[in-house]
Amino acid sequence: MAPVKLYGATLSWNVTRCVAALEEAGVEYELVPINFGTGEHKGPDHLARNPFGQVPALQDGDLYVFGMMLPLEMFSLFYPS
Ligand SMILES: N[C@@H](CCC(=O)N[C@@H](CS)C(=O)NCC(=O)O)C(=O)O
Repeated sequence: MAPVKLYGATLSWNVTRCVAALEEAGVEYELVPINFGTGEHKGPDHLARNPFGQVPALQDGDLYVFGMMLPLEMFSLFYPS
């Protein structure tokens, strides 16, 4: 199974807490950096992942989740192992 993709940077606390949860859950993931300096988070590619233009955004295949849809408890629902 392909690893889930977590878009953002660990400079962001909101991304870091997702990294911590993924690590804790033992979920294989790839951290894909988003460059705030160039406004990448407000570009069309990232807006397709998160219409609020924020990080984190998580992609698992065709599923995208972001913002308040990313409480830490979510990982135990989607990735029970
Ligand atoms: N409620 C959101 C907050 C996300 C958030 O504030 N992300 C910040 C980085 S820590 C961000 O993307 N800021 C850029 C912006 O709002 O334009 C969540 O829990 O994911």
